Amino acid sequence: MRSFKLKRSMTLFMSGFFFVAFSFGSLAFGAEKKADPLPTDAMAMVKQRQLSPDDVYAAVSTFMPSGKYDDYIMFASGGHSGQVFAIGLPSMRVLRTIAVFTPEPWQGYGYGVKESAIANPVVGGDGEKILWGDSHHPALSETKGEYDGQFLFIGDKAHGRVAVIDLRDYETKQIVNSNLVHNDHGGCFVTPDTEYVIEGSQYAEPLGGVYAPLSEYKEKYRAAAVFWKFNRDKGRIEPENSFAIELPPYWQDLADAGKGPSDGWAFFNSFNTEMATGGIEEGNPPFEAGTTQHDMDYLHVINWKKAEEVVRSGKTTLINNFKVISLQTAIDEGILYFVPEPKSPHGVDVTPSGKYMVVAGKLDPHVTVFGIEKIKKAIADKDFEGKDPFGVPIIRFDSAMVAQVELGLGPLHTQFDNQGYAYTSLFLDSAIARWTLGDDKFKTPEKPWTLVSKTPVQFNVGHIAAAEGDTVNPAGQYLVSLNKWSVDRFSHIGPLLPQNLQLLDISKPGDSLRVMYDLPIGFGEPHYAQIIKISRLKTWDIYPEVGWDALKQSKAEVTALQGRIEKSADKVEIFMPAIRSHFDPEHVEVEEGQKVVWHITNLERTLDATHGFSINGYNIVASIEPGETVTVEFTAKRPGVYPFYCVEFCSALHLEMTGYFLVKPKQAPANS
Ligand code: CUK
Ligand code: CUA
Repeated sequence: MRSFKLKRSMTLFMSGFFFVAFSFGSLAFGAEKKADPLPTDAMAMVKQRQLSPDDVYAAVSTFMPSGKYDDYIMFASGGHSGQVFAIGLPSMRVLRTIAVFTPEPWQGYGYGVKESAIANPVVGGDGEKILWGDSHHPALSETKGEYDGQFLFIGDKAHGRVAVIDLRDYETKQIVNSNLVHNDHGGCFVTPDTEYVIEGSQYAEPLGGVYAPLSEYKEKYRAAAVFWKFNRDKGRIEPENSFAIELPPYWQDLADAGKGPSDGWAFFNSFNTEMATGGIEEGNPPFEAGTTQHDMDYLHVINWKKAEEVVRSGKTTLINNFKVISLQTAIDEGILYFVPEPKSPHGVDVTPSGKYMVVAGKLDPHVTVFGIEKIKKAIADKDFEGKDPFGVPIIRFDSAMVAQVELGLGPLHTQFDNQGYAYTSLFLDSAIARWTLGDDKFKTPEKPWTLVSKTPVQFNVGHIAAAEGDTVNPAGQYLVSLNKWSVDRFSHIGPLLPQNLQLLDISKPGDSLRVMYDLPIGFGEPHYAQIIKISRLKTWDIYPEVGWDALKQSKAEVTALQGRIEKSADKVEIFMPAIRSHFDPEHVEVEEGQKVVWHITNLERTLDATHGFSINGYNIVASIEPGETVTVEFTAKRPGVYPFYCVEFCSALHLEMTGYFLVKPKQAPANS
């Protein structure tokens, strides 16, 4: 049903022709040439719009004719919009938002239904719902180190939470909170078979949401590496089988899970090993100065397989009901080691072979590459340069380091392709560095561990994402640069400018990377993204059977095939099917103060035949996809007459898909 092959070969065919045309005629598009493949009007357009050969190449490589599908889907985090965006590649068309941490009315997420996922209070809070998140790092589930297309995880930096999205219907099923910390950053990263979803905290705080003054920072403040156990069959994280490791009060940054020879290990960057506590107003150095004093911070090297054994043997303590391996136990049991890493690093990325960890130091022009075999040997030989103030053994830098490659200013994050190249974003240079991995799996034309090229991007790139670039078998071909600033790239639409996601063609070896497409994102700040071949996804077109509960991922207990209303002393329960173009029943009358439980089932079995449901004045809006049953529960506390209607324009008689919800006042008003 999807003609990827056809589309791909068409694209190659066309771009091949353009190359021929341009190389012969240089810029003389109008010149007569037998092989000229461009229709006259297209040539005229190229001229009129003053498109360069590169522009034309980019256009024909990314243009997606109507009805043709993309080869890849990119899942980009939405930053403090709290969502995830699904974007097709190479067309760079935004296909949908996935509501995760923030209510989203189009999907009926958080306005009466499908909200059990977000109803997740913050640690130490009073149970108040949190209505947004800061989604940073999406992680696709993996089988043997390759994306399997089943699940997507995403961390909430602002509240230390992790969400599980099922990729059969692109809906958020679960949000978990370890109740240890208020923020995270080293998440989500999955182990090669998705045994665990890794989440590392960022800013140190007393674990468990309790109070301690900043003067007790060293004694009471801590960090945590959380290992969430994932149950693939259930499609849920199991908090009861998950655990955390207590860490010193440094600020842990990004993390990655080992694979191949480094499987069983996890790596967390850190900064602020100075343990600065800020306080500009008290005459202390500001954080930006206090946290950048040391020449070296520590790469945290964690043996999670060993930690798993320690958890099994019961050597954990409970904090807010969550299993925690204490810092001392982690040291005693050989779970935690440090490796010095240069100056306030940001990203740590494990290479596809799993042999190397690439650390990018934001204040160091190099990337530093560590080797897992060297680290393992250093641990076995007790080749330590000492201990940190908390007693964590520090492996000698030279014993762990394999290479340092000077790339430029502000290196942040690294990705990999299928040719033996690594790519590192340079925030300050606004460029993507391509460099060679000295991995014997590949043979690059250039020397190992050398800078090959720098390609400018517009501007201030944070993360980059290569196609399947986090797996054991990266796909190559495309890389997306997630730029923080767009400055002059788009028409100005107010002082708040969009992010700029740029698509780069990385398929050719050597120094040529091409910027192919600029995608403005005017509804969030993507941090990281992962790109998966669309052929790996097994997305549902409609729900498997009528009466499907999307959140429970099974047939709903209550399926409204026939409209009816059941009234009891304490509640009114409505069973309501929806099908083009009516709801049944159309009149629902209750008494003020009664509890209302309303089940709506979309009986359609047709692709895209979504109905909506809204009760105006009761803050309720639902999206009910074909086959789905949703349930809304509320108290009819406001008397009056409330039309309800279908919010999706579903048919010619969509405006007639409506009804009246009548709430009778407790005491009828006296007649005058
Ligand atoms: S962070 Cu945003 S650019 Cu949260 Cu991965 Cu580096
Ligand atoms: Cu159903 Cu509009």
